[in-house]
Amino acid sequence: MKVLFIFPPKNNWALRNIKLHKKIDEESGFYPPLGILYVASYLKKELPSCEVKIIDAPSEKLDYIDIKTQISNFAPDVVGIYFCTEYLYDALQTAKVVKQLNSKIFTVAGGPHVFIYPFETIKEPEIDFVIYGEAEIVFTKLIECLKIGKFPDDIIGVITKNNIDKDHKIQYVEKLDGLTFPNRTLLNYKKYKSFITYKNPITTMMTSRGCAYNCYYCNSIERAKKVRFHSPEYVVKEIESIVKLGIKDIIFFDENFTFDIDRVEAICDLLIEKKLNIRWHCRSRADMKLDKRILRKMKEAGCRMIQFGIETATPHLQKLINKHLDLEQVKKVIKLCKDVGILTYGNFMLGLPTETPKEMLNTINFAIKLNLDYAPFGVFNPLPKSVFYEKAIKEGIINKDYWLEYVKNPDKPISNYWWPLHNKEMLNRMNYLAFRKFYFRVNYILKAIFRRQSLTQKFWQAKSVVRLFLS
Ligand code: B12
Ligand code: SF4
Repeated sequence: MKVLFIFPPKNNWALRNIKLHKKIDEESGFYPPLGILYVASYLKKELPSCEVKIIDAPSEKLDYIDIKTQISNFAPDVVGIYFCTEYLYDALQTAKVVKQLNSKIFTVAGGPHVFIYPFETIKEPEIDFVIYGEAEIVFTKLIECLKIGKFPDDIIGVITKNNIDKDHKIQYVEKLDGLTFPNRTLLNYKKYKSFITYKNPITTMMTSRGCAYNCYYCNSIERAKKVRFHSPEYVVKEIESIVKLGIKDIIFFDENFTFDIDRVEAICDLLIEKKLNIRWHCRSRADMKLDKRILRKMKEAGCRMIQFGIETATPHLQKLINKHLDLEQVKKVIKLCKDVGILTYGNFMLGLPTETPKEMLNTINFAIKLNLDYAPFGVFNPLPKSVFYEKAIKEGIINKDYWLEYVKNPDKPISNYWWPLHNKEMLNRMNYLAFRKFYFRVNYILKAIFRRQSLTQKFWQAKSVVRLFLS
């Protein structure tokens, strides 16, 4: 059995006209398609006779003609496609290419989009099966079933055109250590890079899955409900396998790496003991138990940067988004990171519901005062199935379910993606102002010049910032 996985090109964004965001995405590097790697590696381990191949179109800069040629050459029996809502058009386009080449190839949809729109996805004519949830085990069962020529209507987690009316539930992997390490050699693994790390190549890891919070702007809530962890021993073994590939810079993409501080400490102890000499980045909430002692240990174990979702400097908006960060605590933790020599990165949103221009300026100034190393500002857009979006539809603030319309007809991009009570021009100006005020400061530029980072990275960053600014 030949199984091909495709991470589609990123050519047609649902919100096609926020140019700055697209540009940032393009300028900031390429990350391995980790979800696909997990599924492909587990399949290979459980069914070694399967021939497995992955096409990562964005990092290889492939268009549909290249993809078509590669599918023809490999001649797969099954093609698994990564579906992300904002690039739904490209995922469906990829499925169309497969079916045009050979309608007998089975197409399987997986990824974050099908967590929130599983039934809309299976209704697409070029999709045969949807894997509803985390796919390692379920996808492997599907392939076992297809291998013996059976139809998979009875596999829990597989939605087909025949079993659409059953009571389907999202599938989660309960014991993460039962999975296998993502086999990075299935990809051109030295190609992956990020412009915020010390050096390239980089790779990414998930040491836990899920999130215990419920921010009203987030649509990971369904997918993220259950928090599960890899053991420290598993994490460090995976890191050892990465080091063997010659990669020293790792980004942990866990929603909240520091959720369990004892586990973080155990991981750090092992990394220090084994002298792996890596540099890693992680994401954390600012109100975790991060004191000087643990931050020092994280630094000693190779932690180079922590990314915090701060979002807004307005206390009542912290409540409104259901994040409830204490801004004094934010200041304290950022200062502690600086004291021990860990770089800081803060995510911010502009244009939250009810937010005034004055409050937006206040957030921009707060980020500057925190003296963060990086501070991307995004214009808030109500994500499909997020609490804000659903509530706004119910209350008539958003007058039609434009995400659902888009999902049913992704040829037509979304135009009114910001909070409807705000003015688009004002939001764009604020976003531009935020970037200019934050990055074009003498202090910031000097700090960036003297930051410990390879020279190649520094040139790349400088070039990107100029290009972004000009665009
Ligand atoms: C890292 C990351 C990125 C990176 C790297 C993306 C990449 N190459 O994978 C960067 C920064 C480039 C990025 C960009 C974007 N991202 Co992003 N990203 C993430 C993040 C934080 C982690 C992804 C990850 O590796 N997860 C770990 C793996 C194990 O989980 P997974 O991918 O879901 O995979 C499991 C299942 O989904 C499934 N599966 C996945 N792929 C496939 C394929 C097949 C065939 C099958 C059967 C199953 C399957 O099985 C996997 C294992 O169980 C997630 C949040 C999250 N926690 O997942 C957001 C997330 C995926 N991103 C999101 C978004 C919106 C974007 C952008 C559109 C942002 C933007 N405005 O430009 C772009 C689009 C890029 C794209 N085409 O996907 C959304 C997707 C929402 C949605 N409903 O589609 C998420 C969920 C965050 C959120 N809630 O907003 N992202
Ligand atoms: S935004 Fe992050 S912390 Fe908040 S619910 Fe979503 S994943 Fe969790």
